[in-house]
Amino acid sequence: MKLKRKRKNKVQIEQVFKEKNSFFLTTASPDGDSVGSMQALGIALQNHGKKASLYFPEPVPENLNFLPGKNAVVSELPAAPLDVMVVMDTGSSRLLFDGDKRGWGKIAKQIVNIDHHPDNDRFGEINCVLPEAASTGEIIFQILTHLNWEITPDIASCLLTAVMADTGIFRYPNVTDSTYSIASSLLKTKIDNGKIARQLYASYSYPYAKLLGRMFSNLKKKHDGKIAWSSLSQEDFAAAEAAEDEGDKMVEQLDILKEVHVFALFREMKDGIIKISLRSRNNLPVNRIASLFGGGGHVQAAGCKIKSTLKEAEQKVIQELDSFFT
Ligand SMILES: [Mn+2]
Repeated sequence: MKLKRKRKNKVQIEQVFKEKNSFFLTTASPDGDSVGSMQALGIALQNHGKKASLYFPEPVPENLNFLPGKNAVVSELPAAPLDVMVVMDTGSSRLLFDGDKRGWGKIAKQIVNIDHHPDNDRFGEINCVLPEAASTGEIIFQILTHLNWEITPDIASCLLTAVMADTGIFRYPNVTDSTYSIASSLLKTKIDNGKIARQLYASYSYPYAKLLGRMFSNLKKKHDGKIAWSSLSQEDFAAAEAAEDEGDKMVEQLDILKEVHVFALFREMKDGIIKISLRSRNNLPVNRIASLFGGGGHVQAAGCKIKSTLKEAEQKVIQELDSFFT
């Protein structure tokens, strides 16, 4: 039954893409997967004579600026409602436009939700939520292929970026045979996969590298290193001359530790909020811990925010992570 419904939703979305003319694409947080997926769909819609505006609520990370299709990025909401708003790679409507859904009708007449977060709350009128997909990019690939819309080299670059970003270049356990077969199809367009990998994982700025050094020197561990965590205070950001968003994905760098099962990064923001990123190996559900603090995410990658001091936030969250090992 479930499978049937999912297929039906995909077919409905394909119909919307074919029939409607103006699209507003957005996401809660711009990263390799969301930006790659949005750019890919944007280009595909434009290639079929449709209007697509891309709206990012936060600045797109600099290393993603190489992606093609930048021209349709808008910084303001449309004056009159477009046909469709496509929200991508976003688990909940709470994460969009300050959680206020009332204005959505002014943006578009219809809401489509395409995502792979398992805790997605199905906020769209049509929802295509496939937790088995390693990235939203995979779902976009499936939809475009099923529509018989050509995957041009530009679209393929965007989608491979999405796939590589959310799989840590095919390293994470979310990778399936379908991830590889999609990557294989994308590579047939003769795109530069080495360049994409370098853009994603070897394009450190000087402040990022300095901040990374601070993260590793603040490293702590518990339970023989099964839990490892670090923190970045406002002082650390200042010393590294790094902007706060330099720390956005930095937690993933802790994935090089030998014994680690669960790892976390606590970041002190200027507004007194502590942002906490949680990651796990061995399918330990860190999204369960994140949800205790009003956050959410995937089994192996989740996040939450706490208004407190760094020390307090560390205490509270590590105490919950303890439950995996006691
Ligand atoms: Mn994603």
